[in-house]
Amino acid sequence: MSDLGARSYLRPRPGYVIVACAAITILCGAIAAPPSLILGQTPAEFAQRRERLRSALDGILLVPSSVTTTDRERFRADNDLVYLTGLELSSGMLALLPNGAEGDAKVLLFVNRRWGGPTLDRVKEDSGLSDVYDYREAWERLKPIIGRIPKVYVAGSRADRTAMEPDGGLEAYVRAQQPDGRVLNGNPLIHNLRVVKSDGEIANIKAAVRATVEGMRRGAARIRPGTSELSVEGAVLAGFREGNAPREAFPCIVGAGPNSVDLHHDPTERSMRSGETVVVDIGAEVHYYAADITRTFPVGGRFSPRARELYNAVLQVQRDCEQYVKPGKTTWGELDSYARAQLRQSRLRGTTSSNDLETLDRFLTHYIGHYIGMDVHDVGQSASPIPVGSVLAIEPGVYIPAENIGIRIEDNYLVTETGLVRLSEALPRDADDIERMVRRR
Ligand SMILES: [Mn+2]
Repeated sequence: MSDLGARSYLRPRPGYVIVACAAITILCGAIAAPPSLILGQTPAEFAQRRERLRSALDGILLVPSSVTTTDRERFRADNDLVYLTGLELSSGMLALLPNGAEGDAKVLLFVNRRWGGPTLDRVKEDSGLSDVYDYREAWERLKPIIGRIPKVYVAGSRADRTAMEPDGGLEAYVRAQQPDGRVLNGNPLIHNLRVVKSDGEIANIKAAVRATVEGMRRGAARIRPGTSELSVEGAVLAGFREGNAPREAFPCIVGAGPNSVDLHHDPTERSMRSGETVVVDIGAEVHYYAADITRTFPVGGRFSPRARELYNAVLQVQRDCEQYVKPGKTTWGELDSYARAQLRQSRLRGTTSSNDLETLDRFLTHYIGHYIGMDVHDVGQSASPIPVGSVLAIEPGVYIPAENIGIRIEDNYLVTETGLVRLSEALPRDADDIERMVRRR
């Protein structure tokens, strides 16, 4: 493999989907062509995000990004910069200026062209932004602006900031323009916005869910005594690619028998045995958006009576959680406590390592769920109520090492005014249907 200088380059219009509407236009004559989509979203969605951020700003917001990858990884641009521009820029910086700064451009994009890539004109055309400059001009161009607006929010990871700072550091640079200038953390400004998804983002998550469902079906059909966890993962990944997912949102988890209690189990060559449960927790990524779905299957096609009673208890908790969430009111902490209370009420017991019997809540060893979006464990405050327009994963489970049995069921939901909509509804979850998925060849 050739070394592309840490693969830092602006990729030429990678995720652009031109909506095929020529036939409709010919038939209907007057209907205008819909806009080209950028990573599954309209250009207006990106512009709206920038405007919503800007309208609430009381300072300058800088979003620097410098993504480096190893030979082992496929290139992936920075979430926040993709979120605000639609560009898969490996190195650059967006500057958003507050209202009231007369005479200034309000949105400036600086592109690091050290490794080549498309021209600035091409970037302008692709992004719809008019003020696009070479990154080498960034700090010179920002100097008079920071002189007038000395409050500077900076987003991104510490590594991004450090890589993109002017000589001597950002704090010193800001104070050189204004003695009482301040540098503040800009991440919460963007991340609070990212919790509620736009139509295009929801379409992307739905596409990721479809690819994940296809992966799950193929993975399930591969499960039988003697098959390895790696073989099941291979079938899953083929389904992802079939669904146009270029990568996984997180490494596939496939764990059978004793490995089913290992929450983030990396697939191995171990052969599955009849009667074991196998936890398959997978998520495809499409247009930078994740899905995150788990099913637990019986090796051999029939749950043991013990596995089935535990499976049904976990499934009931998931169903209860779906009803419990009141959009705009319930917090994650409340949902987690509720799920544990439901497990505690079950008449079933699990065996501890010291051979005691305990209620099932004792065996749910992780949190009940999380937001999903550009990250599989997406941004958002767990203390705030779950808002309408957010997307969730709810994933109850029980893991009982003394019995070599782990069960997890995870689905993805869009939060609407009237309650949760299960986006992964196409994938069966009743025990009988799950058995049928394994027996299907
Ligand atoms: Mn999850």
